[in-house]
Amino acid sequence: MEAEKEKEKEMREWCVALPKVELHAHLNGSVRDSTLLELAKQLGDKGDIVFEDVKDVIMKNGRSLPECFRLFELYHILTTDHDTVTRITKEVVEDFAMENVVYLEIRTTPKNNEAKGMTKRSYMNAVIKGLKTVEAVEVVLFDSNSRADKTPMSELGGDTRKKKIYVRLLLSIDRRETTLAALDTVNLAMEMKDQGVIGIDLSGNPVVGEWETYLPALEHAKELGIPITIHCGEVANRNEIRAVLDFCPQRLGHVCCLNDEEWKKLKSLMIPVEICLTSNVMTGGAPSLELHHFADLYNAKHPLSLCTDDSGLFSTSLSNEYYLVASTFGLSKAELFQLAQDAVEFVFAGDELKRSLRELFERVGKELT
Ligand code: 6MZ
Repeated sequence: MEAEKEKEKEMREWCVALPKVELHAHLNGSVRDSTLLELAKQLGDKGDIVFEDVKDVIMKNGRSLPECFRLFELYHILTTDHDTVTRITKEVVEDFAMENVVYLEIRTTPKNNEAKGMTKRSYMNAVIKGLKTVEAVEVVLFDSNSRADKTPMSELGGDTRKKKIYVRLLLSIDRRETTLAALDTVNLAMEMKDQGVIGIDLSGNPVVGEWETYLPALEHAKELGIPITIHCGEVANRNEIRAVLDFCPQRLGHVCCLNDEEWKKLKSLMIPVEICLTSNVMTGGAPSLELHHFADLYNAKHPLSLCTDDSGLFSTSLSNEYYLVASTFGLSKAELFQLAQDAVEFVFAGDELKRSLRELFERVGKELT
């Protein structure tokens, strides 16, 4: 028993030490519980909400798919003002960096909120301010930051010196949005491409909205050459799954409820998949960890990368997702390392950054495997 515990501890520590690439993390789903509680307390004191009512909700009760989207309504009440957006961005980046995520694509939905004087643009400015105010770790936000890019990679994962993390942003289109609002988001992504914004995501409650509503915006992004990732098959919406596969975005999130024909098509298209184990099991997209479609895709050598989705909401971390793959599917350290390294090929950032990441993995690999 003791030996088992020791083995688990050693493996968990190894998964933390492993350099990791995170490609599917929603900003508001990755907020620390302690921050949410503090914000709820403040709003409670002001009389805007009843703290006691939301406390238990934040401290994890239900996490079904409908429950998640009710929670996001609450999270957005707590976080949607400029200063708070800046704060949560800073904290989320620090949290990922502290567990040796070396490249992070954060996705977030730019929000208009008249009552707070917030536009999609000002929301994103607050996010970028958050990235710039990180002090605990070194954030590399621009490709042109060549001085920082040449920082010896040995600083990554070091205990005493500052850790370094490359951060890029994806703008999410929420399925509740209109065609025009979705187009605004794509145009904003284009405007902000020199500020770390490198892609578009389609997300939101999968039982809300129609594919045809977002299609013009996604087509527009495609024409502009902006990489796109789409949440696909969180529920069994056959027509939409088919349409998404036909659209052939650069990456797909989740891919839970595909039928045989759709699996075949996905595999022939070789679209990289962002795998979110804990999220899928909690929301019912996968029946259990053991029966998660990770195993089938992995065995088929389909391109994939492990991701957290909403580390705050689901009480997980990217290190934990790697640990779960080891403990559930029996992957060795060398195989886990390869999985982490392969994710570099699916980042939306450009070739120069990819080269830096490849070098990093090559060097660290000698120490870790
Ligand atoms: C679909 C999800 C999601 O954008 O406000 N989001 N969309 N499926 C999921 N799986 C559980 N998890 C998060 O972050 C929160 C938003 O991300 C999307 C939802 O639109 C949610 O409101 P931001 O930073």
